[in-house]
Amino acid sequence: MKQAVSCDIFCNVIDNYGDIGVSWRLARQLANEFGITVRLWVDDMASFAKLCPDADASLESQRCRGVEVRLWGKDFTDVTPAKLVIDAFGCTLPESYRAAMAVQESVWINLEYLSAEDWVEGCHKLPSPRPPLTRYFFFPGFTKKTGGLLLERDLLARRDAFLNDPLQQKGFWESVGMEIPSGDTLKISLFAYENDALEGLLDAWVNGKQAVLCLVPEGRILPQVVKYFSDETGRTYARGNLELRVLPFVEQERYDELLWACDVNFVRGEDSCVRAQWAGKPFVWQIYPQHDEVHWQKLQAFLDFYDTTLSPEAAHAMQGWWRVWNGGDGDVGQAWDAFAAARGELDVRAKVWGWELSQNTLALNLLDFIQEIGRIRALKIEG
Ligand code: TRH
Repeated sequence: MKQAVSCDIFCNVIDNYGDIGVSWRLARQLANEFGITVRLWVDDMASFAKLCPDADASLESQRCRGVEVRLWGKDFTDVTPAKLVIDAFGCTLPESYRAAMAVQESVWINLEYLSAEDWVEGCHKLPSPRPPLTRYFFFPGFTKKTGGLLLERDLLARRDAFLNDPLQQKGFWESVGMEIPSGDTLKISLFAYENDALEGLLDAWVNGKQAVLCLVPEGRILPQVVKYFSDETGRTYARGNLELRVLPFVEQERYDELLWACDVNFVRGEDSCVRAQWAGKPFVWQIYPQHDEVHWQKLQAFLDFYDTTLSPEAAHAMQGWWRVWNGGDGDVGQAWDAFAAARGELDVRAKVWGWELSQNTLALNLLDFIQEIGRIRALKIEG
């Protein structure tokens, strides 16, 4: 395949870690799997350094994992644009840089947010004229008519190796200060925004029949956890049948291990939700809430896709619990119990779903599209 030689990815961090999470993942993949020279421009180095702790948040320019990471400051007059320019999630490129893109004849891609809604197929790859340039929409998604999802070439093999290797698993549990939990303990990772259903969920785990080990990476849900246990100092809590441990926020490449090691994963936003799908375990998605409530449509669109092959009971249990966890009506304890009872079927579904999605990967689709744009341009020039 003919490859773009250089690529600039621009990331404006709005809040949380999703924007930089996706941009950083794509940057690494283009650089390390496709040999592209990648510069990642980010306007918030501190957020980047959370995902990549060996980065120095005080530097304006540094190399990390084969990528040149640059602070997106104000002055762009001396920067020569790359041949491929990606603005993540519609961020606005500097004016002088855009003018220089025209000279370089850069290909300009707007990488959009992920959604399972059906309008996505119609908008994927659409050109948006910005004379003298054209900006193309590129939508991640769940069907062949979308850009697919970010998936590293070796991720599923690494996951399977981890799941089949007790030594690797032991290493993971030791890294969080534990021995391998017993087989009948339900292991759960909990990455979430603030959530009104948390108290009811913790009650259900405390009073439930099965032992639950819940691992909570540091973040927005933590104050509620601390309040529940009325203890601000602890990192490990135990009550009834629940043991809960607070974990440090780990570097992005290590977050997958947490998902692989657990039986059920609570995820949020966009990137962790995709990673949970690659983990092949039942998961619960707390969607990023939007002011106009459109996130409900997004959530339902995903559920409608995912549920197609589930029995009516399992589909009902999954939909019920996901809605409650996202602030919808319903009894928290009952909704959780129904979801947990459907776990056997959800487990099988998660594995098949991940395998199906893995046939449609974003980086490959993106590079194919760049070639397509090149052909369209050549035709226009010849015509
Ligand atoms: O942080 P988020 O809530 O990001 C959100 C969404 O992307 C949302 O769509 C967007 O509009 C908003 O940000 C601005 O959730 P997300 O997308 O899962 O990103 C979290 C990233 O953090 C992801 O790349 C995984 C990573 N991560 C770690 O690297 N280490 C950790 O310990 C954990 C828990 C997560």
